[in-house]
Amino acid sequence: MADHPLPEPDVAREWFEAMLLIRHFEERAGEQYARAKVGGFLHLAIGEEASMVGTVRAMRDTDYLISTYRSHGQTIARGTPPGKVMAELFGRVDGLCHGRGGSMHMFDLPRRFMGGYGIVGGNLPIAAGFGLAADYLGNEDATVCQFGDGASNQGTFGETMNLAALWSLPVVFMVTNNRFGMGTALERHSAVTDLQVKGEGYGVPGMECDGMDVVDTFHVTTEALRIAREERRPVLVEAMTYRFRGHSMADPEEYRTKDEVEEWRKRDPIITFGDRLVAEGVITEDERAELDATAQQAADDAVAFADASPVPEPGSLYDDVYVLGGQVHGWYSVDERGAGVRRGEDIGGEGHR
Ligand SMILES: Cc1ncc(C[n+]2csc(CCOP(=O)(O)OP(=O)(O)O)c2C)c(N)n1
Repeated sequence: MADHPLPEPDVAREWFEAMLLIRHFEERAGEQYARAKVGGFLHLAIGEEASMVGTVRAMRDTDYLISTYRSHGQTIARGTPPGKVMAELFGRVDGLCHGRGGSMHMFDLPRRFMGGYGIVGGNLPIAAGFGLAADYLGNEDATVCQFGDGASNQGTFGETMNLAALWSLPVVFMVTNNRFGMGTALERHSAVTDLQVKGEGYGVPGMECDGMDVVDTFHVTTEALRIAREERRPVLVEAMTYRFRGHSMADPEEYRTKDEVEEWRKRDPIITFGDRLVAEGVITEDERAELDATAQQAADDAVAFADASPVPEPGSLYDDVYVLGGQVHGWYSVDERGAGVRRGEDIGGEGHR
């Protein structure tokens, strides 16, 4: 991996601020989960901040990003106010999705952040769809699709690589190799552990970046996006990283040793980047401490914002439900008779069976 120079000082500083904000946000989110403020699951990405910020900063505002259930960091990096992300975790009305999605389902259309996706590997075909749309419309929008090493074993991976290559779609697939799929180590879940080559048999060339280094991630993703946008073909980037915390908050972490985690923590992307900024005179040690305190305050403010936001009114349960009456063939339905849920009843209407 190349030794890239730092970007302009104000840019380098902004990347550092973004990484600090994500780290403190995640730590606060974990604390709030322990206090039962967060419903459902909570997957933290502590340790993966450089792979998120480096990638998002290589993107244009008009590019699409789609990720997984571990995506608070991408949401914040893309520009969503942290308070709205925290309020979403809390299930409050001021949450990014009005409290209806929770941790796994962040979605910010104006910022072209297309989620947050709970189904492992399910975001890959959707990303191909964004690529196909850009191709169809003949515009320059590229798509970045981030997913985990475990997801690279899903059937959707091969199916999507094939069509993306066949149809020359402008998509950068980024496999965030944090070395585990839940409690299963890479060597135990994938026959091919050099993940960047996994797309080659389908016609998708691979690249690798140091996901612990925001500068390297930025440069590799920039080149991958150039290829996608200008040469109109997909690329698979493998970002080498590590998650410092458990898979979710309910993970006893019996599948790895504390020594291994400590070894990776020596490469903490925030510490190493901060050290570099100080060593190269971009910030002083005092400024580093100030930036850290500012980010911590922003995470605290996010919690206060979420706390102050009301829970949704029960009567709003059916707001934003788009399937009505006779369109429904399924088990659940909501129809013109009112807000009551009809379970498997005959609701009438054209085409109902
Ligand atoms: C289709 C599907 N199968 C299984 C699960 C349960 N599950 C949730 S996360 C996960 C591990 C995925 O690991 P990886 O893709 O490496 O992502 P990471 O959690 O490391 O970010 C699994 C199996 C799921 N959500 N969806």
